[in-house]
Amino acid sequence: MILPLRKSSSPFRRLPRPLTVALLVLGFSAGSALETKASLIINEIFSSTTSSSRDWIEFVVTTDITLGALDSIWFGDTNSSTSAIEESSRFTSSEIISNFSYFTSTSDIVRAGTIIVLGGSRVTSDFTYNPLSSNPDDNGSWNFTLSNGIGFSTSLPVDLSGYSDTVWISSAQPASSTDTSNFISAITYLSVSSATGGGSIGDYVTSQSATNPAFQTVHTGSGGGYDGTFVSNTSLSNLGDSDINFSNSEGSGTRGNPNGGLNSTYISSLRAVPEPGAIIPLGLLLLSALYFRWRKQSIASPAPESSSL
Ligand SMILES: [Ca+2]
Ligand SMILES: [Ca+2]
Ligand SMILES: [Ca+2]
Repeated sequence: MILPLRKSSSPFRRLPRPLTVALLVLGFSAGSALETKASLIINEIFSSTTSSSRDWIEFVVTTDITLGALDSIWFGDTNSSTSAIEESSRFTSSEIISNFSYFTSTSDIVRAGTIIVLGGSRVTSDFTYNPLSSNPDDNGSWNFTLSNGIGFSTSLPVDLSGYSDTVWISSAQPASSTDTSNFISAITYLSVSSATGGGSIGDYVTSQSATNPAFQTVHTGSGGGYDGTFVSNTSLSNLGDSDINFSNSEGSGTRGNPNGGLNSTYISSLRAVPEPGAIIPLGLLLLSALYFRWRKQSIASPAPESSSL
């Protein structure tokens, strides 16, 4: 005798339709909030020719990501001909958890609007971090600085040339000194008069910039936005939003803080989004409301008896 096969049932199969819809919506919201694909942009770079251990770079987190997801993010620079990767490091969440009171687990969230600074041994670390959507202007709560090899895999994130260089962020470890395939944001500055006058990595950044707003090349040509010398102890900063704009931006630097104007407005808008923790209670409230509505309707019109004895 062949037993009839039972049709496999979906976990949602027995749920009333409004509940199913609500669960799907809730799941989608939570999934978006915990997006693991990295989303960081380069927001500022600071060069000191007295010592590369004074150099620092600044990133803005553009979507919420887990601390653990940071571990897959690599960053660094190139040689001064922008033809090969020079420095290369990755985040190390275990060291971040050891040093921060805010982080206790790799599933903790690094909030969109966070500013992360990475520097050499002569840049002071800052492990204070307590981002709340109610305090978007409290930069000290929304930033942290990793330096001297704590929180990332080397002790020198970049060694910036006073003339030409590239700073990059990659969603995976570059497979070779010329591998740009996983770059997610990069800024190239060239002391030549053409955006295509760099090395292979500089040229890649230029070609990407045509379609990807997280990439830019500045140069000394007409409208190039760079005078050819990155004066020691100055910074180049993003004056734009997620569409980065480092043109004519050389200044004294705003380490760990938004860069003013449109950049500050953009970062404030990222920070004003409610905490991820608030999304779940909101979803539960919606579920309860739908459930009680369904109960009320069921009681008002009971289902017909399927059989009688
Ligand atoms: Ca801080
Ligand atoms: Ca370099
Ligand atoms: Ca800044």
